[in-house]
Amino acid sequence: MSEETSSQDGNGKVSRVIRIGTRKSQLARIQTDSVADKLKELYPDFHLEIVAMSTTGDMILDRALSKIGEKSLFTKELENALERNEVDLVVHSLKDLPTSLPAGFTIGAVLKRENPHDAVVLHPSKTGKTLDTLPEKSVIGTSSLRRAAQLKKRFPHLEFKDIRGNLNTRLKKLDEKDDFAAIILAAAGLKRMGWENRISMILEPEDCMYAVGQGALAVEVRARDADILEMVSVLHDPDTVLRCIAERAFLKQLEGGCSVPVAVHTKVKESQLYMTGAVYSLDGSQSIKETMQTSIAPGDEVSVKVLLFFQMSILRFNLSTDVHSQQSLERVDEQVQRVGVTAMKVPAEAQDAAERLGIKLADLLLSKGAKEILTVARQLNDAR
Ligand code: DPM
Repeated sequence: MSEETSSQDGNGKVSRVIRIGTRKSQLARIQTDSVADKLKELYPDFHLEIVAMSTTGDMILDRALSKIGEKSLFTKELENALERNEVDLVVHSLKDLPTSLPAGFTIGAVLKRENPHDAVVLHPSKTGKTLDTLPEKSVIGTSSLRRAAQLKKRFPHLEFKDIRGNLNTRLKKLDEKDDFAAIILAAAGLKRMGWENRISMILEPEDCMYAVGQGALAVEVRARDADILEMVSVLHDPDTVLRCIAERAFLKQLEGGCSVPVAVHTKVKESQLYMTGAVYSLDGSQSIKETMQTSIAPGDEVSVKVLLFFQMSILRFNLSTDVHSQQSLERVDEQVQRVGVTAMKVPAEAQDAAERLGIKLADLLLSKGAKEILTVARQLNDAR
């Protein structure tokens, strides 16, 4: 809870103050406002305050993300504010959150995923073209190794160059200069900014699979703040959580971060979770791609349930013996987190199945040489 936890309105009515941290970019503000609106609807008695701050990632605009090297580029300052109780929750794009969060933090909600695919935005002079019909050596702007690797392979007549900055800056760089024939951006970000009309095509999985967590918003909180965790947990979208747990487990098992060409595609249909995952060399000439599925139907995994019941019993026992309660609570935080996500209201066995799917798929890719491809990609990227 924030230090100052209540305020009085004009009628002397006391209401709880919840502070929400956000980056200052327009996209971050829009994303934060959308979560704040949902919370306002669910908890009309709470007084929500939005606290905007700059992060390292916002300040370094001249280098590609994959070259800056520091993890949690966009999240560190916000986590510091959470830790100091200056804010109670922080809204992020899930794909910008590392698969292991620093101790003491957790993702308390993953909201319903927006379109996770990438989109092509054309220079105004190229209206009517597609990636296929753009002239030889046309320059496409993206600093995503994942996008460049996949598209280089599929559209060998095109060239790819880094472009940095927030969405506003990128669109400006595209429109006001002649450096780029087109840029590639996440459809979700464009949609949230109200720029859907700039999308000339959505990239299908055959052309370009998306990044882990792309299109989903995440709410990060203090792992031990039970009240806030409970409060935000109603924002979880179960299908999105399960897909994103599988995707994050996949990335974690591959030891990948935002600086490796790793892509995924997931789907939930009739209690089955389907997942395709791939790794690429930087030029896309080498790739390994596989698909697996698992059941996420409730009640499939009896053994897991029994184990959980056992853990819960221990928990109750520990809670009733005051001395160790703090310690046991910490352990509980770790037990219920999967790849940084706490989703109390989503069946534990489904979450476990999703996590196992991601790990198994990564192991399959690793057995086929994914490690070598990623190691070389990392070395080449560092040497660029
Ligand atoms: C990460 C990547 C990019 C962002 C790498 C990737 C794109 C970088 C670039 C991890 N974070 O996707 O392979 O294009 O140079 C980012 C965007 C969003 C969240 C913008 C975008 C909005 C979409 C969302 C930057 N982070 O990808 O066009 O909420 O998922």
